[in-house]
Amino acid sequence: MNQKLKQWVEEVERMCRPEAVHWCDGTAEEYDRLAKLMVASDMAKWLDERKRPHSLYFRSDPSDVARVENRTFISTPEKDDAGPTNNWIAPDELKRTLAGLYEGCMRGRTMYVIPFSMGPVGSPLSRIGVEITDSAYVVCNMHIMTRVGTRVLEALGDDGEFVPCLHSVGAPLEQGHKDSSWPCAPIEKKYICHFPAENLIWSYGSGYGGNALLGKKCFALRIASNMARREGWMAEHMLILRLIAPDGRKYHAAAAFPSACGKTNLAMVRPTLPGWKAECIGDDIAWITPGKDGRLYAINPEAGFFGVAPGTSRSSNPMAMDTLSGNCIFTNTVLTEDGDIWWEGMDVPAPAHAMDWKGRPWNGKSAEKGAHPNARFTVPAAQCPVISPDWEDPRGVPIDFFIFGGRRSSTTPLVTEALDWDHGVFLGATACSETTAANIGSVGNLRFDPFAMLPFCGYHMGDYFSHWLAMGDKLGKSAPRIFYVNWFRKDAAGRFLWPGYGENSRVLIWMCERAAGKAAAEQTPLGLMPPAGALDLSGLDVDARTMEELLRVDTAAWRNDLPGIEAHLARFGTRLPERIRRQFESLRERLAP
Ligand code: O2Y
Ligand code: MN
Repeated sequence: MNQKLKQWVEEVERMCRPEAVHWCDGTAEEYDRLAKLMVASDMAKWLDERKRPHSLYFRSDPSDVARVENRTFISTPEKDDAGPTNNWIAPDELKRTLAGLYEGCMRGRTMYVIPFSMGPVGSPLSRIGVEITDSAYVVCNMHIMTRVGTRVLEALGDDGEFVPCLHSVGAPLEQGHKDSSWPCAPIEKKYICHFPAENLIWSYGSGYGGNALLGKKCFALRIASNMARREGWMAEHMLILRLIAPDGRKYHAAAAFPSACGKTNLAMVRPTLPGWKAECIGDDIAWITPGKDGRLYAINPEAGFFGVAPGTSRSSNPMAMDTLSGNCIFTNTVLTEDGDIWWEGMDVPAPAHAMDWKGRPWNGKSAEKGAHPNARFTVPAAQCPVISPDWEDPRGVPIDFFIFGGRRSSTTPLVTEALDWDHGVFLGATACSETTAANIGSVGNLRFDPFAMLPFCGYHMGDYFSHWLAMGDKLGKSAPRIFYVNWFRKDAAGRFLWPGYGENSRVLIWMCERAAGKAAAEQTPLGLMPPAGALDLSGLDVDARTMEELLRVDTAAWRNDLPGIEAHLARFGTRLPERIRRQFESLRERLAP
């Protein structure tokens, strides 16, 4: 037994005072036993075995439906080190507040100890965490999203390092009281806390998603971004995709998009050009390390997908729909009368008899949506029909190019290639997206989301830009190319110009051919772009004028954007790297009339 782990578990037990302690072994029997317990206590339902075998359905409390960015804290000793994009409370003060809340918070509940590995167990690129939680829902989700159990304890050994992740739903269960179907604490008592100096996570009050499955955003991004900076690697909010050319050559891309840009769809893209294939390696997070050959290698630290259900359909993402055939957990979707699930944008008629995500009778005719916009599926990645045979390769896959992107109805062209690494870092640093109904802010506002890491970078974002620049210096000529895409440009009538979905592969293929030194590009004020004819449009009903508009550099609109970009960069104060400021000045010069 790892002494540090034993000591920590005993300390937490003394503080939280659970009724029982259970060490998770990660077995299928454990999952099924907990599932049965939750079904028996009315927290969960089994879906119809013939329609969706071995799948569970949950409804959360209406106050606990998403990550809570305003209750998420990066608690560095110095406030400045958390930077302007994170909430900060001093570690001593935050720990005092949380210790008060944790005191006796697991009364009447079982405390589960979940040893988990982010990344294939034993890979040199993987890291171990241990989550302590009083939620059986969290245990079952962690079984799917990470590698859990005894084999992880074995890999940890007597003196291995682990990230302690403490979680409580914050709802002690008094004797004789019936448990709520989704215990949690009110919003002002929810705290999602990160202590990067100690690699420590404390989460209290929420049972949902990224607030509670602590391997995901808390560990694999916020804490791991700190570890990566210290140790010389990168923890990124990126999908990982393999493209295979007709001649068998493999290319690997890592891509970062803010929410509502179709990230999971792209991770499972079906190329439409004959002979090309794609395989999914990950849909959300990439851990990327320089290899001995000087190239970057990426692993997906997760073992499952925790995807947004609404909008997922046979037309938007057939591979995800096939992945969801069984062994899933659905949270906050519609529950149909015949024991299956449904959501808006599923592209099948709404059920005539169902219950909505709040448990009310629902028939598809009411004004209110049946599924919550952030309703989720949790499913093993291995079930994806296009998962790569190498998705668990402990060495990772070599990255040929990075892609950044955002949703913009105007201004940003379909694709641009960075002029060099520094310019690519500038593209990542100034990535922005229009907000949609499904994400925060009012609809259509432009939100800067550097590297899609705004809510996930666990330290000062200016220092994070510096880390990217330093990585480029280290990689030199082996540095991947960097591209920026916008699938969402619209015409004057508000119609999308680009068909998107599988057709996005045509743009990815141009990137592969750029990486292979085979495709042409022309210089523009924004960077390198495909000249007319460079994108393979065979069999696609997009005319030359539409393509011209998709690739048009609207210098006037860009000049208009410059003050916003400048103000965004100014937020990082003296920690904005001089090289990024120079990139901004160069852009301004290239756009000058
Ligand atoms: O709302 C939540 O708790 C989940 S957020 C999430 C889940 C899976 C993948 N990405 C995200 C995200 O917010 O980027
Ligand atoms: Mn994400």
